[in-house]
Amino acid sequence: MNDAANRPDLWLREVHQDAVALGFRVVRSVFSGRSDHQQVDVVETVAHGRVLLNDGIVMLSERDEFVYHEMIAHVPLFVHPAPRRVLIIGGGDGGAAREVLRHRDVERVVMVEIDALVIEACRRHLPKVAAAFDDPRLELIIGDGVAYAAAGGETFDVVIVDSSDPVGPARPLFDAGFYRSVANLLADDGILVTQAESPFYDASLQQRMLAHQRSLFPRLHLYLFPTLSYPGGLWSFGFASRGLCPVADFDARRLDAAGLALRYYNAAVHRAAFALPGLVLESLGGLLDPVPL
Ligand code: SPD
Repeated sequence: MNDAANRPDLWLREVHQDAVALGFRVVRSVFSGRSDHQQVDVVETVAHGRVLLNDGIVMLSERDEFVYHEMIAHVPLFVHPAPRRVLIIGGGDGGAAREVLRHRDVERVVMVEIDALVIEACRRHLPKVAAAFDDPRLELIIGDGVAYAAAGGETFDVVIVDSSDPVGPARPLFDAGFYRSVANLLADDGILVTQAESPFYDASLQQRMLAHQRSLFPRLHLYLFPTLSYPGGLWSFGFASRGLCPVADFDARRLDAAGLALRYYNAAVHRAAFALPGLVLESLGGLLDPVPL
């Protein structure tokens, strides 16, 4: 990416499905590098602060990353009755780990990220996102999440799959074999949360990934949140468990007692995120369990 300091007309344009585009006016390129896996860029934008891109696809913007990372972490951690061991697959920017590690009772977080360059770029150029890498409870493994899960060995209370889109290095993170391996890593009351793309643009992908999860987990849900940074403006996470219900088993008192200063997630947002609009029920209703709302 060229230095755009003197080019006030420079725009970053993410083209989605060759049909729509999301644009950010760019101030300058902050970092640009290529790893064995992908192109990694950080750019300064006029309205969204710094934006991280993998292969030209927006991964996060400083303006709204807290919404995504609060929702991917706190939803499962305030449903599981005593989350101590958490596995994050992907999430190399560090945002999901930052939120997980705000839970004082979490004793151990293992993060398996395939691309060391993403971590390096975020540590240097997005330090508020990559704020928790030095926490002694975090073990960072640079490696393939699919191979890590298949190898087994350790059991986790919560597994978070903070992946990019199912192209390039993240493609196998949407496959049945990967979910089978992850199911084997989960404790009996474990919870799996997975990045599940856009309900507007990716319905058939959601059907496929959730059908794989449906065959492995007695309970399966989808929850929603807004995004300023991904096409469509509405995004989702899958929630799978062997019995815990994301609404009935949600511990709002523990959230209250934790006293976390959060900017998006709260008890009402937690419950409301599981209320699904007609278009989602139409496409995924047959795969998902109902929640008491
Ligand atoms: N379309 C891009 C979806 C990317 C989702 N994951 C972003 C990682 C943030 N930690």
